[in-house]
Amino acid sequence: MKRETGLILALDETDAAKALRIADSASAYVDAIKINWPLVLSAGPEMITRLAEISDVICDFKVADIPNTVRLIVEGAAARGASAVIVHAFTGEDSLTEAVRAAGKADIYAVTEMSHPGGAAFTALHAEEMVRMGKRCGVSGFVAPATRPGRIAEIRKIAGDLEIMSPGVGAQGGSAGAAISAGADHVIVGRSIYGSEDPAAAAKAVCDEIKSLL
Ligand code: BMP
Repeated sequence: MKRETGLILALDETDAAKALRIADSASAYVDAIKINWPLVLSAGPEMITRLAEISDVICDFKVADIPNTVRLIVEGAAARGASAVIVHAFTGEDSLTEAVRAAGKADIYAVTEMSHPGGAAFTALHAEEMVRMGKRCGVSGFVAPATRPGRIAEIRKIAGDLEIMSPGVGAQGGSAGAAISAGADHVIVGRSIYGSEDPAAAAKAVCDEIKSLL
């Protein structure tokens, strides 16, 4: 994923017209737009293709399945214009390897430790192992929690020069500056941008915070 601003917009707005307006207005401040099930279910998968006209698109489908089903989902997302797909790593080496193969030129990012409190219960216990496995499988990078910057630092030690994108900034209590300082390449920000009165200004504020660290 290109790194110009360091910001990925999590566009979980379910009103399609509003989502497109927000994407347009914030596009100058984002390296990519992440689409997840809420917007796909309300607007249809065509939204992936429409957003891809505005920005690089990451399909955050958190794919967690057997290799054949992983292949079908990843191929479908890439065919609609996704530049990247997010998958779960806990499914194991065969599913992750198949995701990378099916993605072709698109990137695969693997979830390690999740950002919400429940993420500490199971995913955190295996995050390092999942990063080692993801490297073997050829993923482009990992998703790691901005809510626990110390964990980003631990994951960075193992990830080497692979990418790290971090959700949990703003609404979940994490800060962009802390995540980037701990070793994230990108922060993923949703509600505090798309739910703001002025999404472009909110996106710019995150970019300015990141820029001030460089
Ligand atoms: P918000 O900034 O509104 O909390 O949104 C965060 C986004 O990142 C959501 O789309 C969520 O599904 C996603 N995400 C997360 O919050 N934590 C994770 O560990 C992995 C995620 O993909």
